[in-house]
Amino acid sequence: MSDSAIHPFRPYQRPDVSEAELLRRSKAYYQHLEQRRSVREFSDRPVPRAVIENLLRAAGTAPSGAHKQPWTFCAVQNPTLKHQIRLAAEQEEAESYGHRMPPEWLEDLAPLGTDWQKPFLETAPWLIVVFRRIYEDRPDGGQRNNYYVNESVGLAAGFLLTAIHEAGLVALTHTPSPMNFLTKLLHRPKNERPFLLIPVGYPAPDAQVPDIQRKPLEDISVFY
Ligand code: IYR
Repeated sequence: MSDSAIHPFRPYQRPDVSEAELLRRSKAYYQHLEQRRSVREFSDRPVPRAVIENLLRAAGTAPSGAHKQPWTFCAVQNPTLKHQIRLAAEQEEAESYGHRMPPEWLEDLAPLGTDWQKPFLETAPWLIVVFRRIYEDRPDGGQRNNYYVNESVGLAAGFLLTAIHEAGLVALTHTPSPMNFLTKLLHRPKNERPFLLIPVGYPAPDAQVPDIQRKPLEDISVFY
């Protein structure tokens, strides 16, 4: 049986858009995304679960290899669990900043002002832990690998970050290393690997971000 018998095709159209409107919309969306910043200082103001659910639905619209959707989003609100995650992350980060990261890496991070302390892991009302699913269990007891898992989950994380920004909240793309403590603390199955830890919430009233610039178009693109 061919795949098209399992998933019949259907027509798909977008409403027609003039060139002027394309220009207007593409510029407006760029200017909107240009406002997004990674934030490390969060308010403890609560964010309703229904908001997080919509953000995760948005993330789940990302394209994926063979439409396998190889991601699991764990949304953590429980203060005890957030505390455990903070302690475990800080333990790893202290090792990393203390001796695992080479001097060049520490030099590159200096302008960002980061260190091993991660209070935002408790302050932010939600932690979204993104897991990549490297294979799926089959009903016959076997396993089947997913495809382009890093690319797919990276795209879903990107969709998530833009959805968070669009909603009016802020996030940090956090990568404590190594991250296997998240597998243990969240009791994830053995086909899942932690990918990113994303605190989400309102920014602290006095939040600051590094005054850094993005590369201009000329430096990130080549037209042929
Ligand atoms: N994971 C560490 C270090 C770190 C690494 C990079 I690359 C950053 O852009 C920021 C931090 C930490 O979270 O502090």
